[in-house]
Amino acid sequence: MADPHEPDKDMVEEYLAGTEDDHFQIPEGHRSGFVAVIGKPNVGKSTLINAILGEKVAIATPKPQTTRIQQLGILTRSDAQVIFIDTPGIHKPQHALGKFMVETAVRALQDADGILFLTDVSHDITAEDRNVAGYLPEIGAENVLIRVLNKVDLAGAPLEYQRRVDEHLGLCPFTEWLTTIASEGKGINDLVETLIQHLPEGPRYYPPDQVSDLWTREIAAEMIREAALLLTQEEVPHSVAVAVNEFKERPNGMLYISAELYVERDSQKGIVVGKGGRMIKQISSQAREEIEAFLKQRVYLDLHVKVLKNWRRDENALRRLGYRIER
Ligand SMILES: Nc1nc2c(ncn2[C@@H]2O[C@H](COP(=O)(O)OP(=O)(O)OP(=O)(O)O)[C@@H](O)[C@H]2O)c(=O)[nH]1
Ligand SMILES: [Mg+2]
Repeated sequence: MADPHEPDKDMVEEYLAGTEDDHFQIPEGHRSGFVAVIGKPNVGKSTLINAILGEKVAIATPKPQTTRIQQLGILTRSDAQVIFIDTPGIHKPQHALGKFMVETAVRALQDADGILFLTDVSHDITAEDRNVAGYLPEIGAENVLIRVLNKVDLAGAPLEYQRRVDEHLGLCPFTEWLTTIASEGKGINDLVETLIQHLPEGPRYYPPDQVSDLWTREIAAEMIREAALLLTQEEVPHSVAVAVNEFKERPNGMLYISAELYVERDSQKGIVVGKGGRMIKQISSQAREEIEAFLKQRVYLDLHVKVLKNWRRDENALRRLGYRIER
């Protein structure tokens, strides 16, 4: 009788034959690397990553401090794989969540082969930009730091623009600099080509069809949070956290998602639910459209609003909500 622990020879051969074209094989001269995308809040980091991938994997809104966790955006080409690390905007934290966000961004810098440091060239540099520059490691010959001056579409008159470019480039030493309009996908090809030229030869770290390291249910949670960020005002959007409880395909092919929106106070709950439940319905329908477009599947979204008092200041609550805070 065949030993059940002995590998089946045919299966092993089939497997090895099957790996010829897959991500374990490194084409000659293939380049790769992890590239941290950093900058103060709202400069367009997540928008830039979505533009590079040609697909929306990271949420982006006009409100600062949209991104809270590290998220990979993986670009695979025949000659290169670039793993972009989207990071929360580096700012002066006001609570435990903010501290976690800044630590997350700074940690990404330490693990990266390259850095894209974004600033918003439609404004003069600020103390926040200088604060970000203060976290940058010394760049050696083996590291690449590309200064990306984003939002050129809003940059203003030529003289003013030139003065600003000089001011922005004075922030720190860099390998290369470029301008982009991330929201319109402009400057993206040049940026990617320039970046890849500076990356070392290396393997494919991820399968070619993988664009993010988040599970689809985590991306769905982010899209719900994005809708809440877009539709509510002032402190409310920043007080929202989303936890997905159920994520199940029904026999009719419809994806059933049930999620909780946590807010910090009863008054915020009132706002997020809205008169006659109007606001939560709006959040739900906007989020559902985004999730359906991303998953290319029909979705039933069931949202509930709960209060978790001052969760942004409470490390245990943050952990319960899925933020991986070290003890
Ligand atoms: N006009 C213009 N708007 C842009 C450009 N790039 C991004 N934006 C807008 O800027 C806002 C912020 O973009 P995000 O991608 O969320 O910025 P972020 O740096 O990821 O922000 P945080 O996650 O909060 O740190 C969004 O409304 C974008 O649409 C650009 O080149 N031009
Ligand atoms: Mg972001």
